[in-house]
Amino acid sequence: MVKSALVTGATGQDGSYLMELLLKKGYEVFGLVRRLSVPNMGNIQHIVDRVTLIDGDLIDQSSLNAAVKEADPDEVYSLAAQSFVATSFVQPVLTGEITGLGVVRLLEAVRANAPDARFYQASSSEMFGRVDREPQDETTPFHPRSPYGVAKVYAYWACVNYREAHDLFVSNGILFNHESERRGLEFLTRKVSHGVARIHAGLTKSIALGNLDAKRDWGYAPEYVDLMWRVLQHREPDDFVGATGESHSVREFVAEAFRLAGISDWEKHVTMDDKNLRPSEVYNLRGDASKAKRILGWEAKTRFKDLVRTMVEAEIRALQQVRPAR
Ligand code: NAP
Ligand code: G4F
Repeated sequence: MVKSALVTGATGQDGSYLMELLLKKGYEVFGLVRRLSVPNMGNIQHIVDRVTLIDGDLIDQSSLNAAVKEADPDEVYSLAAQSFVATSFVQPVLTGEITGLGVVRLLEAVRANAPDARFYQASSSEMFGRVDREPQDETTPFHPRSPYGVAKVYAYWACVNYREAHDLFVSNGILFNHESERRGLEFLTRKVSHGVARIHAGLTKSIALGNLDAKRDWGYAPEYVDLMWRVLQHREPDDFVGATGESHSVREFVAEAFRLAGISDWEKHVTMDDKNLRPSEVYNLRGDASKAKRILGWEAKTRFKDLVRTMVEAEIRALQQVRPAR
């Protein structure tokens, strides 16, 4: 029997890689997309003919009910979110509505229309926030530091509660940062790799950043969507951390990106702008994914320097395609 999956956040970084993976595995794939004045199909243009896109918005319960009915899914991947931490400080209510309550709306739609479906929630290492131990694993207490992190904690506990109260198959993947050339341009890794490529091409001279000392556990996104799938193939619902186990500072990422582009003295090309600082910062994240390795056989493969190389090379290539060398 062909399995079907409903993916929310279909146009985002993870949604696009996950739908590719599910197509490869022979699933019938449904992707939830919200109406925008100009459609945002860049990440999924190459697969748009092989998936069924359903209009819907996490703010709107009836559209989620209709989407679940239409897809009649075996698996639901709850990836849609207002996912940019910085924006959550200026749009805290919207972030709570989408990233927090939106997940409960989707859970309700599944409970009413597809109670046997397996449900994956895109939980985040931002929930750990101000950490009191290192590395962080499934037992580490949450101390979110942004409206985004707070909304993710709410959604996380809603998922645990639907598992316990309604006996639904609901699992959380608590994923640390994962990046790629499909990342939104405002996220640190993409902002830097894109900026470095533009400096390399002589299109601009500098990049304005914020806190260079923050540390993150950065992995490669296509590997993390494989973890999402594995989480739902496990015999019982459970929660799993996904991470590389290594942490690097923003400064290290910047230095490596400039080095790869052959630009020395990176400090001359980076300016500080207070607008890029956050009212409360998450200083240091490093994950321990040994539970996912032991139970699901999953392990992050791409290491830090390979990730930076992949992203910088992709940006340089993309610019060369737009402006071929003479
Ligand atoms: P992303 O690229 O920002 O994608 C977010 C997706 O959500 C987009 O498709 C967006 O649609 C959709 N969306 C936003 N608001 C919506 C609404 N009201 N109704 C319906 N759809 C809506 O995020 P990502 O990096 O792929 O991350 C996927 C999920 O994993 C998110 O929940 C994120 O918070 C979580 N997460 C990500 C990471 C990471 O490092 N990437 C780590 C941990 C957890 P538009 O295209 O229309 O904007
Ligand atoms: O790339 P970022 O914006 O990602 P952040 O805040 O870690 O959140 C991402 O990862 C989470 C998982 O831990 C996801 F849940 C979330 O949805 C998102 O995908 O910032 C990374 C770090 C921060 O410490 C930030 O303060 O980089 C620092 N930074 C320094 N200058 C900057 C900048 N971040 C951005 N976006 N832009 C800057 O100019």
